[in-house]
Amino acid sequence: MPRTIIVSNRLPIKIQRTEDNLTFQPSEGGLATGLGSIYRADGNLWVGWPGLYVQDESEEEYVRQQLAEDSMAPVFLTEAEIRDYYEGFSNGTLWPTFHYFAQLARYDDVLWEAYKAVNEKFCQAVLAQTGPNDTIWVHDYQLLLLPEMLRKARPDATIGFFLHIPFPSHELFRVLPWREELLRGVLGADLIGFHTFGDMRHFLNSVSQLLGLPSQNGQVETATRTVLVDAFPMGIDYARYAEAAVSPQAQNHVREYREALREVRVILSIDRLDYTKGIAQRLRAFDLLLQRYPEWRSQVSLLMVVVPSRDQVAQYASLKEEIDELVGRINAQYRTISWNPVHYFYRSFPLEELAALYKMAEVALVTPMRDGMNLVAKEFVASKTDQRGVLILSERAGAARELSDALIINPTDTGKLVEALHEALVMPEDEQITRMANMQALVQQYDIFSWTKLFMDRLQYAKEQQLTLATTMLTTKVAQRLVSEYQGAKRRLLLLDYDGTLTPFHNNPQRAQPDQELRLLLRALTDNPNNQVVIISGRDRATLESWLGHLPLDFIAEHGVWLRRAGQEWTLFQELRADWKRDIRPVLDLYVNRTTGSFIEEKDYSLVWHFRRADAELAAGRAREMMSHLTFLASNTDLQVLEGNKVVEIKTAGIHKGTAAARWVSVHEPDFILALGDDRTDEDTFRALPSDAYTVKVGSAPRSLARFRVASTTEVRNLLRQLL
Ligand code: GDG
Repeated sequence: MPRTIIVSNRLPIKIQRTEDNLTFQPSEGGLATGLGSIYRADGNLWVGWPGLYVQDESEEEYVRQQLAEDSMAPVFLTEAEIRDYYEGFSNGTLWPTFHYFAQLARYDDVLWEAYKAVNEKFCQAVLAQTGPNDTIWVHDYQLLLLPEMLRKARPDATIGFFLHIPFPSHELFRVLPWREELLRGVLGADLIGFHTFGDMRHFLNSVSQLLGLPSQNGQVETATRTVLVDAFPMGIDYARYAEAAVSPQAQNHVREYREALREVRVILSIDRLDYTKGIAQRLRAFDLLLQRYPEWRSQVSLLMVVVPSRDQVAQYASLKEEIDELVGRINAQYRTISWNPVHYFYRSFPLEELAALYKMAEVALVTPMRDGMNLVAKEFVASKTDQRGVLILSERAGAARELSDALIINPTDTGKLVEALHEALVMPEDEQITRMANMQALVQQYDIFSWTKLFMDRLQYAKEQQLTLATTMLTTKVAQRLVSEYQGAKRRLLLLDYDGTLTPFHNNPQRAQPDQELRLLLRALTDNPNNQVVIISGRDRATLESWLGHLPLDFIAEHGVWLRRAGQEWTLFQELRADWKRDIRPVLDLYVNRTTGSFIEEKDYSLVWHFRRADAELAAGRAREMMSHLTFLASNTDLQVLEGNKVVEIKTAGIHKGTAAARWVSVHEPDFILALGDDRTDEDTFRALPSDAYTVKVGSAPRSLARFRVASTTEVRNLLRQLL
């Protein structure tokens, strides 16, 4: 039975070494809860680092056995690996870059090598546990290369990937020296999830700009598969927080804290120590609140929990110093005998104490500089069972996309932040309740369980889509069958598209002349009297004739408008008009003026706007605009607008490569047909041919009417060579 394997850097377990033993304690993170139902189910597994350096093989074996009982499989890492792969590349290079702190990022090949090696180690560990048809869900930035590594070993596996941190804008991402490898690594998955639409858009943009892979509706066409990219805002275990807030333990803590704080109102701040969380800026804002609104002195305290994290890293140590200093200064300046402005805790709390803090606080101040989602904001909302309380939330946390009833602020705008704090403290109760109720409904509905289910369902869907729509690769076996049928046939028809099929694309279409190898190949094919070789192209007849007219080839030019049999004159498929060009040409000229690098190709009966040389993103937008513009102009005429590979073409409707190809088939009655083509106009050819024809799609988009697919022009030439 296929199994599901979860993979993340860290296993959801805390192992502690006591004097003579190891203790195992499950960790309570949201992810562990959400995925619990999956990895604990029959035969499923969670693979990751157990957070412990083992001393010898027998200890390793012991840990392995203990974890196996709780459906976990450890990947043991050495101290050097943790230093270079985890603290080095993951937290020293990727974390700052992905959070827009590129100035803090290190670019070091040694760390990159360690990152690759540890991803490979994870890969081996997963492979040891999985079969070819298992579902694997990889988590987060420490394992960006893993999906592709797994894909190579398990081409048919169902692989999902989720990024818990933001994906930066292309301008930032491209700074990384290993950017292409990282993107390709992630694209090994079938489904790639982000917290927000913005992250998803940034990723797709990088994929298009750096790898040249376009996408439509979040679907990226790679050479071998369609990869689905989507936003899945992560939720929390709502019920758990709502229940914890009213639990007797939490109530006791609230009473205890209240006694100590008396009437003082509480603003709560909870984070891991991290420069992305905006902790120092938050302290400065609180300082300014006390300056600007002295009436809050003695009335309000900031209760700040900072959970120790990564404090071996220099940047974190200096952030800690900065926070210590700011807290010291604010407290020294404003404290009274009976009032402490900032209650600062540099440690973590058990869940029931945390619940008490959420319950007691009137305001939660969640102001990261950049945050993938931020679960603290959602936990605060879930804990407010009486619906009183105000959330102040940074617009740069993923959670802000959903929690629009919070007071949304720009965390660098200290002035506005102070005003938001003041507003929160004076907000009428009925407004608090309305806002909180809205947020609760949302956080409750999209909780961690629905998140998990949504992702897993979508992953299955992505895989099914791939299987139903994918054209199978032209394997060696199919190629052998093709060659043998070809050899047994007497009247063979070969329909060969030119650009992107026989020869690669060139920025300047006039420079894509046939090279020596291609000319010899076509010559050899035409030398065989059983072969009818047809070049079926969208190009104008003059170009085709000047490049290949010396060979005994047939030609179908301008997508079926002009036809020429070897050695004869050009004829029109049927009588056509071209006077429409007079009206349409100025429209295309307008787009050329607005889109640097694009140009118009004028053929006898069609006009083509080429944008291969223009800025990809800009031109893609212009192309969409032009498509709808021209489609509007062409309505109620017999014109047709087509989008091809980096071109938009307008021409007479009803004539296309398919109509021309069908004419060749009916005239010659071939007993073997091979048709090769790479773009949408070739789909017309594939559609027009009998079902036993060998139709072969060239290039990345796996969706096609063709029966088979090859990756590039190189494979096309290899295939044709096998026919000689
Ligand atoms: C990454 C992304 C994304 C905090 N203090 C204590 C404690 N916590 C718990 C909170 C919350 C979790 O830690 C922190 O989660 P965040 O989402 O706020 O932040 P990151 O750790 O940076 O997580 C983030 C997340 O992944 C999920 O995708 O939202 O953007 O950076 O659950 O409650 N828990 C306990 N005691 C504490 O003192 N028990």
